[in-house]
Amino acid sequence: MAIQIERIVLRQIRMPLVHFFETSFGRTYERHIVLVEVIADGLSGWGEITAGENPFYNEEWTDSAWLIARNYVAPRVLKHPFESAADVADRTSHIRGHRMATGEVAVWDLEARRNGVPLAQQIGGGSRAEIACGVSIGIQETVPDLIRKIETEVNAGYQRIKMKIKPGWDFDVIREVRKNFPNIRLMADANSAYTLRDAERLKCLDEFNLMMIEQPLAHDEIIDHVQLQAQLKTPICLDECIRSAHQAEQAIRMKACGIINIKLGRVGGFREARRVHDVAQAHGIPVWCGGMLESGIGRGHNIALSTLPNFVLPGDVSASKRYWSRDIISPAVEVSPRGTITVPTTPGFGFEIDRDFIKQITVREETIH
Ligand code: OSB
Ligand code: MG
Repeated sequence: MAIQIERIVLRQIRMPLVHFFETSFGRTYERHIVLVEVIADGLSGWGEITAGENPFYNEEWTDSAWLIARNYVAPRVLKHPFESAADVADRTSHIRGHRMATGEVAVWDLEARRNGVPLAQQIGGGSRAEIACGVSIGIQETVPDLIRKIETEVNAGYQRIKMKIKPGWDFDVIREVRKNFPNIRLMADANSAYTLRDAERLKCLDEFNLMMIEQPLAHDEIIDHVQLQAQLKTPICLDECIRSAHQAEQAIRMKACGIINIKLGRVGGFREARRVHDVAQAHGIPVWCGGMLESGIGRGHNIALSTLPNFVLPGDVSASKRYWSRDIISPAVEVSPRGTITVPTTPGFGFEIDRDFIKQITVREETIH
């Protein structure tokens, strides 16, 4: 039976982070998140648009996502009979960029609920009962602050530590971290803070036995990464550069990277995320699930994505309490002392939506028919 969306409710919520998060492109204290509820046959599917508050990670931000979703995506998705959620991406493929704003993931959640299956199974995953978790730790005020944070997360059981780097917060800081934690699985994420002119300096990172260095060079520059990877022993992991399976295949064939970070929003949802996953798998390139400081809804979708077979490295999918004093789902996402999250087995993405709390933190809402 076809899926025909009757109504879409867009809500923008405000959620203060328990601790600011700093990357090479700036500091975030509070998230402004657009939630997508798609309604058909008395059932709701939920999705989270993972755009940031400013167009600094990619070109999207909360306000652009709102307008794209409302003015360009909703009219194409409403009332159209879809065979399956996998067909939704075709209806919005004429929109250039703005892949986060499609909210395609909400339709997958709806389809899973309608079929009475967990989202992980609906997307073709679900073969593992738990996923491996790492953490992403932002740039701190001081090195001792960073060391304390890493210690907390290692003690909590997380299987891999990612630290954000930028010029001036890189080589010396990583050396201190390695001195304190010689054996942890460690990686660094530059969010495009360097250029090929920094190649000599980046080569020095090889001595720290990092699992990978994530997105060192420009957000849209695959060829420079090819040149850098040829000089580095440490594998490069691409994040910002990979927006489609086609780009993933080009990057892999050109040897721009040895690992890929897959983010649902960045590639436009589950259909494209699976394709990126499949291309990487076919070439023997491992992938892991990236994060965008998601609320519980995006986090739940990331858990489902991480059950696909080639997600063989710990992702940036961690406990709700690292971000929020109160999450918008229940129960909150929890991480075991072994650094794992149990994959839900109930229909849809597997957590209850806390509608009362969402109402309290909603700053704008619009229903589109
Ligand atoms: O590059 O992976 C990134 C957060 C916002 C924007 C970009 C990135 C990140 C993270 C945080 O690293 C991952 C998370 O804990 O959600
Ligand atoms: Mg990244």
